[in-house]
Amino acid sequence: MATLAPAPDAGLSARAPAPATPPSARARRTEELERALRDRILVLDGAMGTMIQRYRLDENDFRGERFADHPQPLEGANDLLSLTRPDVIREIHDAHLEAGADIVETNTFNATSTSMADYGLEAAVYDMNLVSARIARAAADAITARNESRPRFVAGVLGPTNRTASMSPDVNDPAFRNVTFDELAAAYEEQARGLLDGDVDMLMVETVFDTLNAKAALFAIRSLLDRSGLDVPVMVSGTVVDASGRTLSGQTVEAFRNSVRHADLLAVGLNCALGAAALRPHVEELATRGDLLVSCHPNAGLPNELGEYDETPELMAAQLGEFARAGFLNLVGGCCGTTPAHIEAIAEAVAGIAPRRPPRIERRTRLSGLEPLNLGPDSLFANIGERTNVTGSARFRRLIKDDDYEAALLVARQQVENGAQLIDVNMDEGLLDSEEAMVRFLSLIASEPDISRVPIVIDSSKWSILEAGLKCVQGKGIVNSISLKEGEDVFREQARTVRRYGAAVIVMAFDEDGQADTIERKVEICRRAYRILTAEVGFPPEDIIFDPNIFAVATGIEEHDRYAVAFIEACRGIKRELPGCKVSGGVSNLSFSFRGSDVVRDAMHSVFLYHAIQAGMDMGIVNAGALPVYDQIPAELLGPVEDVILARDPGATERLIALAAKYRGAAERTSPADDGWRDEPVEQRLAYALVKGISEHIVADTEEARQARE
Ligand code: THG
Repeated sequence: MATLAPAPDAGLSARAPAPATPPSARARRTEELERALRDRILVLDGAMGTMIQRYRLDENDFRGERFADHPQPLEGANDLLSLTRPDVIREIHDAHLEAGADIVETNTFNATSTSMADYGLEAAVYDMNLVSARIARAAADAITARNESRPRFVAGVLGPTNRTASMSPDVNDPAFRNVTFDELAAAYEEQARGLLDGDVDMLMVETVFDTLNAKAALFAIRSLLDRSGLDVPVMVSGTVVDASGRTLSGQTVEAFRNSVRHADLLAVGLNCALGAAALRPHVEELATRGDLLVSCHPNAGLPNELGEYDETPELMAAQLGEFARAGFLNLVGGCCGTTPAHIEAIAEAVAGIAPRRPPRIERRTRLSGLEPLNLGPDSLFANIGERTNVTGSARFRRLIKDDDYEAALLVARQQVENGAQLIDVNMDEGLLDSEEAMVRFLSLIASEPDISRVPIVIDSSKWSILEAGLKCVQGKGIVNSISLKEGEDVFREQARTVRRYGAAVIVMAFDEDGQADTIERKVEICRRAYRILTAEVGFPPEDIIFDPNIFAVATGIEEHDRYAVAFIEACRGIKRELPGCKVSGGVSNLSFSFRGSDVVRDAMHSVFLYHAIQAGMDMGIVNAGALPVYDQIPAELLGPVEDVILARDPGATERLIALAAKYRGAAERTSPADDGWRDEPVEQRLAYALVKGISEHIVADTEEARQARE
């Protein structure tokens, strides 16, 4: 292996390079690892911390010579022991290997500059990783040398750090973060570089309690591997913090898996947490519904009052043996509180039991917020809420400009309550710092579980804003949008980057010659984009969402009359020709020429969707809750609207304009718009506001209720 050159921005002094491992040796070990995983359940080692405690080390052990004059206390910086007491770390690895572990984990759980800042040890982080990897490597190689038919492996461990990118540490400031995606990615990249230079066989992002941290780690790892031309297996292991199976940052296990699926993983699993028994349903979920290898390395139960773990080797082995017999496992081991005795018992319990064979699963667009949203060929149409858009809603724009983010959040919440399964967020406004507004709003959404349960569609015409947004979502969202308008090179590069952040993407039917308005050009551009994305970039078809442009019809310009038909027919063509992809569009664009006639506009949208969905449209940006049911559109409106949408005759526009005059102002929206609840009597408004935690109108409403009582 060529040593990975330090990144110029990593702020590291040049270190002695690791001894080069020939690429062939690395490739051979990867092959051996993959073969072993097909043959049997591989056993991971047990806890490092529990074992270190047994040595009763003191401050001087932690300091060694190198850190004798370090200005801060260092006791407890376990990862530092790789540099100052390598003998202890080696002994612990040896003990786990002797007990039957196939894979030893490096002593690097906290070896990031983020975590080591607590000890002022940022400058030693690369070395900790490099040396930890070498110690584990030497231990694994020594035992492999005794029995070449059973090779042992080294997993380079990347822990969660002591900060969370998607949660605020300050209850009074939910938009605040004490670490950014970029900071985490830089820290993880430095860590991964040390681990790879030290010659680990795989990288393991573990104890994930905030998926955005894990996404930063995966982003860094993939960037590093791509740059160095290495292909090292990567696995991710999350941790759930309560019996409902949510991560600390609130995701369900399936939402978590959807969020990390992009990373081309060897395995995904669960560790730490509440002990094996409590993990069972969640491991089962991963095993029965996932197509990756599954790992599980639980704690020895929950810590008792003294912080000790009580589950015996026999108990844990019985539980994990049952997981293995149930067909859940490919990798198994122990986390906090487990010892070589636990590993020995677990290894015995799973010996001879066949490893799980991952099933093939259906190709679906697997998105997530805190909860999963899986869209398959048989799924119903998905509504994307359009109201959180400064260009699409005068009210939302005013709220953002007035800095009233609390009321702006309410707009998002109401979209979800009104049935939006995703929400589109757009801050493109000349007079705003759009990037700052996007980051702030998405950070606030992340603190609102009623909103952030749905995936986010990050909408901007500016790449820098899209990228800023991508760094704020822990779920698997959608980038809206990229296109071929600036040519193939920019398109490829942006698509690669979107993928690395783990999002799906909306691709507009827009190329170097402009936006496509005919059926042929729409399909042709999508065909070209599809080929580049699937054949060159490696984008999975199910994560590609084409938008063949919904333009306004009935504008009075004759060429516009067939815009709806062109979209609908393009939909049909795209879905027929380009397997696996999805089609979306901005539905309210269609009716711009009927501004002020909401009843007519909403009817146009429903009629349009009625036809477009039959032609294969999968999702759309809509005013969630405002779409009337097709069958309930009054007949006098339905006919003329159908005529306009389907461009049935040249007089259709005139007839609808005449009809719209009749409806204008006469009727309100038939369905709830942004704040339909405001039309209710005051008591009901107060009850609603209390239940939903909406403070916007509370003072005025309370006053109104008070006066009504007098
Ligand atoms: N494709 C993709 N993304 C898009 C669009 C698209 N994003 C933006 C837009 N088009 C979709 N969103 C909207 C949001 C609102 C309106 C139209 C499209 C809309 N707003 C009212 C109007 O302008 O009359 C505003 C009324 C008000 O101020 O409340 O119609 O096509 N990929």
